[in-house]
Amino acid sequence: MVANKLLTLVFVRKEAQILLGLKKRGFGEGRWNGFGGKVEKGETILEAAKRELNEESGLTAHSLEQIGVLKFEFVGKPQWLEVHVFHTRDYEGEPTETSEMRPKWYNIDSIPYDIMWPDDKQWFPLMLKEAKFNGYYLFEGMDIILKEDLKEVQSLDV
Ligand code: 8OG
Repeated sequence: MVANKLLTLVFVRKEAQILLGLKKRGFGEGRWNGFGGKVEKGETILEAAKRELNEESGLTAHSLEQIGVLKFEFVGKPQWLEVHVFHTRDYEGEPTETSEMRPKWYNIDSIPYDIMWPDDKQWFPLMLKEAKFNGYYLFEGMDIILKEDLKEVQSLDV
C-alpha cells in the first residue's frame, strides 16, 4: 500500500471575487488554481496551507476553514494525491506575483474553467456556495477523467 501524498489548496474570497493564481511552473503549469502544495514533515495540514498560501501569493491568512477533501488517482501511478481544500475571507496583505504563481481576482461569475483542472468545474460550485465536499477522481494523464465521485457532505471525511 503506497501512502497518499498530502497537499493543500487555499481559496481567498473578497466580496463576490475569488483569488486565483496562474501556475507558472511544475505540476498543473498553465492552469488557474488556488494556492497550495505539499505538507512537509513536522507540520500540520493547516500550517502547510497557511505557509503555501503565503509563499505563493504573499498573503497571510488569519484563519482558514476546511471545506473539501479531494482524492486523485492517476492511471499507472501508485501514489494517490489527497488534497485538503480551505477557504478564507480573513487575511491580510496584497496578492503578489511569485516565481510559482501570477495572482488575479476573478468574479465568481467568470471563473476560467477552460484553463483549469477539468474536475474543478464540478466542485467549484459547491466551494463557491461554501458547502463542504468529498471528491474522488481517476485521471488518465492531466486532461481525461475516467471515474468521478463527488458528494456534498455535512462533515468532511478526512
Ligand atoms: O506542490 P505542487 O504545486 O505540485 O502542488 C499541486 C497543487 O495543485 C496543490 O495545491 C494541489 C493542487 N491540485 C492537484 N490536483 C488538482 C485538481 O485537480 N484541481 C485543483 N484545483 N487543484 C489540484 O494536485
